[in-house]
Amino acid sequence: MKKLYTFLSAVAITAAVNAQTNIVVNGDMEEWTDANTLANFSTFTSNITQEATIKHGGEYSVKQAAPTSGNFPVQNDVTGIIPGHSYTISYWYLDNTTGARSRTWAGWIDSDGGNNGAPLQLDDNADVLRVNTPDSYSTDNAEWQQFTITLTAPAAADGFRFQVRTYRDVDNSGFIYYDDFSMIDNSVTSLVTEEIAGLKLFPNPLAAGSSLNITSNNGTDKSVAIYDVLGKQVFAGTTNRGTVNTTDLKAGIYIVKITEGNKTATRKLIVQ
Ligand SMILES: [Ca+2]
Ligand SMILES: [Ca+2]
Repeated sequence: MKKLYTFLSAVAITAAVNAQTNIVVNGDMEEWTDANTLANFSTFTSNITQEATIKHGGEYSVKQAAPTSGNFPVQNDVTGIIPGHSYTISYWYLDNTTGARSRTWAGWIDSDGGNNGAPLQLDDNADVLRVNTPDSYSTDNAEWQQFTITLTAPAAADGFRFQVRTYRDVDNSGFIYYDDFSMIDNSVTSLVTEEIAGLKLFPNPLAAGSSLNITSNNGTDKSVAIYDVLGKQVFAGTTNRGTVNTTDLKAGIYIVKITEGNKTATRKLIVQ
C-alpha cells in the first residue's frame, strides 16, 4: 500500500511540473548532435549551424543561412497533443539583415491521417500558422522578436509540426537566428493552479458504502468526478448540501476532481 501512495504522490508532482513544461523536445536548442545537427529536430531542418554568441537564451541558438531560392526550414514535430486543450505556441527569432527573412509555417498534425498512414497536416488555423502573403515575412530589426499565439488543438490533432522557414530577402547574403521554441498546455496549468478556497473532503479515509462530504468557503454545489488509479472515471455527479453519494465505491484509492464555477481541484481519496 505504501508503494501505491508513493506512486500517487509522483503522479501529483508530475501534474504540477507539467503545468510549466515546454513540450517541444530540445525547444531551447541547447542539445546538438554535431555543429550542424540539432537533436530531436526533423531531418528537414537544413543549412543550420550552432550559434554560441547571438542567442536568446541558454548557451546556443540556431543560425540558418538564406537560400538562393525557395526556403530552408527548421522543424520539430511535437507529439502528445490533446484535442480541445489550449496551447500557447511561441518562438524567438532575429532578422537583423536585408540578406534573409523568415516566417512561421506550422500546423496541427494527424499522425496517421494521410495516405497509407502518413502524417496529415490539418487545415485548422492555417490562416494564422501558414500565412502565404507578401507581408507575412519578418522585417529587419536589431532586436530579437517573439512570435506567440494561443490556439485550441482541433479534434483530429495528435501532433503539431513546429516549423519556421528562412528565405532570401533583398538578397541571400544573411542569416536568421532562432531560439526557444515553446508549446505550453494551458489546460493542464488551469487544472493545477485554480484552487478552490477552503476546500475540504471528508471523511478520508472513507468507509465503503458511505457518502462523502465536500465543502468549501463558497458553499455552492460542486461538480464531482472520481477516477480510479488507472484513470477510469467511476463516478460523476454534483454535491447536494455538501454531500455526494459515493456508496457504490469499492475499497481502494481514488482521485477526486472537484469543479466549483471556473475553478478545479483534485484530491486523493481512500475508501476502506
Ligand atoms: Ca537556446
Ligand atoms: Ca530581413
